[in-house]
Amino acid sequence: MASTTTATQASVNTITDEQFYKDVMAGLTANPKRLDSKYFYDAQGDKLFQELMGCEEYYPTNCEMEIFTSQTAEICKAIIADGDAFDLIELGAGDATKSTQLLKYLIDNKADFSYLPIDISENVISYLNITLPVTLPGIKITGLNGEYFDMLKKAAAISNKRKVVMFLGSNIGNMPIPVAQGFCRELRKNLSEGDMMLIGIDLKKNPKTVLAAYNDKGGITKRFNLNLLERINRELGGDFNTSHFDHYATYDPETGACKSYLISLTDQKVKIGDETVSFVKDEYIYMEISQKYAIKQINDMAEGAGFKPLNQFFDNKKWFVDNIWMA
Ligand code: AVJ
Repeated sequence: MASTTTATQASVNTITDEQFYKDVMAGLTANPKRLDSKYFYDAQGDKLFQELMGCEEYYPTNCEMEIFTSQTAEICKAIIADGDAFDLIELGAGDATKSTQLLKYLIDNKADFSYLPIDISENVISYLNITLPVTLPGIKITGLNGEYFDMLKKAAAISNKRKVVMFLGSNIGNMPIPVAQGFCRELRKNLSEGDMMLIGIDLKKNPKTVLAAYNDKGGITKRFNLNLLERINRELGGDFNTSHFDHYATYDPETGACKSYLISLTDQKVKIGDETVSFVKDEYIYMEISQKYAIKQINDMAEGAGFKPLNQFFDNKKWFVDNIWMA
């Protein structure tokens, strides 16, 4: 029998079109209108986000990549701790470029672990299940496609090993602060004493730097936002004309909230399946928040949720921080 790797794989899918439709209709019939940025990531959205990560202005990915490449051993040593077997769970794994730095070090150093990437994108999970065993021979991987906590519970049902949960790329920034605090408390409840979080968070910095990252000159962020309207067209029988919407990004240095909106350029009616949604000229759809934090806010959030902040790893410019919290 020819077998090139000893990898094991499996995947689970729990997101339905019905939920997407319900959330879209709830958001577009609300006042003010909103859409949930977690729906940005279909196959096309994944591609656009890849493009965005490669663009000049979008700094968070490069900063976190610098942290992971320049401090790999230090981060991995903190994760390995006493050397017992553990599950390395990643919330919102994406293409796992950053975590691959750590995975490679862990495998090379014979750490006893399984990798369980969780992602909202079905596309991402099937990609990881296929590619990681090739790039990282011997990796034990179980991809989980679905919502974070549903999949975290599934992960706990599969195994009772110590857990290290990675939440990178400032994905937590896509929640308003009180929601993020609640999310951390919920995470803590799903973990046991001795489990860990490795959480990447974007820091407050020059407001022009932040705004440029969410308002790139090449217009990738604009296309990234408009893609959600196109996804509604594709999957829910919508007839959005994306040229009738513009992208608008704001950053408030006081609160650290970076927000993006789509602005209706005319009075217009849009069909979604059998429903019709009306827009007046200049009406906005609130699309996304990318919250930026101060160090003290981060440590307070950890402690408020019942975690102990253990380590912080910074990039050279101190624009981004990866934190290790102990449950
Ligand atoms: C998915 C959280 C990493 O908010 O910075 C990038 C998504 N949105 N540009 C972020 C995003 C607009 C991104 N994260």
